[in-house]
Amino acid sequence: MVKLVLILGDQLSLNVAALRAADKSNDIVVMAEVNSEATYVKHHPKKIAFLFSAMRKFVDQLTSEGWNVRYTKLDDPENAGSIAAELLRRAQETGAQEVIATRAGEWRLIEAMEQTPLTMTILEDDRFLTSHAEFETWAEGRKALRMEYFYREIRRKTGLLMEGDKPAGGQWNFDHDNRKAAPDQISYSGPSTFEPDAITKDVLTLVETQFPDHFGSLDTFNFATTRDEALSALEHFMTHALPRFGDFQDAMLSESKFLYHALISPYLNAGLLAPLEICQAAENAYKDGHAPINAVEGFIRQIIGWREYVRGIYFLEGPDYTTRNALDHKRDLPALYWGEKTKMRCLSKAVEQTRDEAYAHHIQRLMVTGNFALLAGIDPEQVHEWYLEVYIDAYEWVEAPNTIGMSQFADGGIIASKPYVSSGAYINRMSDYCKKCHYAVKDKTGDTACPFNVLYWDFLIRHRDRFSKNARMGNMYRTWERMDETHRETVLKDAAIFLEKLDAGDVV
Ligand code: FAD
Ligand code: DLZ
Ligand code: SF4
Repeated sequence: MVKLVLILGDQLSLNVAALRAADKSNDIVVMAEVNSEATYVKHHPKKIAFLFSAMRKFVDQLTSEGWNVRYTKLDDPENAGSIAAELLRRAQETGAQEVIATRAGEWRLIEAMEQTPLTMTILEDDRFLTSHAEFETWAEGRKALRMEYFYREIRRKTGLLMEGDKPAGGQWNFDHDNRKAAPDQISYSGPSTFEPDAITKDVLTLVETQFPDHFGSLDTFNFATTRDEALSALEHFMTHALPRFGDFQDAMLSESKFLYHALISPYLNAGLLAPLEICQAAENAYKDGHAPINAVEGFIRQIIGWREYVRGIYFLEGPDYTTRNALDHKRDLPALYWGEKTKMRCLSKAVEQTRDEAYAHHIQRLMVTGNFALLAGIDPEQVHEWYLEVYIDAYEWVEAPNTIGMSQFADGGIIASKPYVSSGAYINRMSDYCKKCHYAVKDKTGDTACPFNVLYWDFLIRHRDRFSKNARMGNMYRTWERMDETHRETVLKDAAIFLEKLDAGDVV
């Protein structure tokens, strides 16, 4: 009996579990561009275009490998509009009753698939280094689920950067070498770019007409859309950027959107690249003497550590994770996140880049847009939806733990041992944003004071009961206590005035 084999837009790997389990000579692969996936949040147009183009090209690859594929384009008049409805339509068309699928990366879609009247065989997505069961075993009985310890286990398990049972270079983590301030100039011309071909051009026209109200620009679309292109982008990064990746990992420059970052997350998350092959390439660069240990270890940790760890947390914590709000933050997301004018140059630059590229690097996400949202007390669910909408690499399994957990502390400290908050001083040290800002980063109070400076203390004081007992935050509270009382009052008053203006929709 013929079976349907469901391949989702972020499952574009020939070795994905559903394909491995299917019978090429008998079964039918189903793929569909559907409105429900493109609009459950209003994804950045570049993200939709990237996935539709990569999906269409993956169909060509499957077909040339001998698979029988039924592909539905978004504007196909028979398009049933959702993954579940498309499966039903294809089942009726082919007489199939059974579907083989690989588990989706989001509870919403997992639940939708479980509810179809078809017989579903849902396989574990094993394109990761850690299964859910392994993560659960690791997490069981631990008081704190810190990434660092998880990461060391994966290092041992994969043998990456291991010399016998010891970490290469004598340390597990070289982060202290990876916090250099922004350099004046970047010697890297940026990630590889790929001219849109006929398929991508068709998709760009489709996306432009179908999703005119989604935030983000479609101009200069130059992402890789096939595995071969993604491999070439990876090689370009390894050759030209990896050696300096570590040094300037946390730096931010107004005129250099990518610094030495890889820009591989869209390809990795969609299945065009695999985590282990990326890490092995980086490890080889270290062994060949091409890249130093701080760069290679830092890079590999992001992939086998953070990426695997956040996925583990997402599935461990369950479907309600995205609604957590441990700090009871209720403010609406300000319009400046959608490109409305702001005088804060760091935010204006990060949002502008996000609109244009569907990309911002980790520190821009964490310490600019995330930091401001946390300090200003924005509702974390709205912050989560924003990150899911605006980035090309955003899928809930990876985005939500980064936003709800790492960035907004809304999970109460499962991921972060203390909130990632800072005053303007950190942003000034790590970037060139402040030099031309309307606000003065050195001013602590008054109309010209950097808003991060007053909001930082306001946040700490608002949450004093929770954080003053945190061993890593005691110093900050002691610094506050040492300040002159009048100064403290002015700081809190200025923060309140700023937040009032923000709520009123004034340009701040
Ligand atoms: P590089 O800096 O070159 O790092 C290499 C790779 O490491 C990345 O491609 C990515 O696969 C992995 N990586 C690095 N940091 C993380 C991390 N914290 N979690 C998971 N993987 C990581 N990453 C996503 O892939 N999708 C998201 O939706 C996403 N949302 C985020 C939201 C917030 C609030 C924050 C703070 C971070 C988020 N990240 C997300 C993590 C990180 O910002 C991106 O992975 C990274 O910016 C991708 O760019 P890159 O490929 O140039 O990364
Ligand atoms: C993100 C996305 C978009 C925009 N469109 C589609 C689509 O039309 N068809 C599809 O199969 N997948 C799409 N995706 C990816 C899914 O949203 C993704 O599989 C889930 O969010 C789980 O990670
Ligand atoms: Fe951002 Fe403050 Fe620097 Fe302006 S002064 S760029 S608001 S950190």
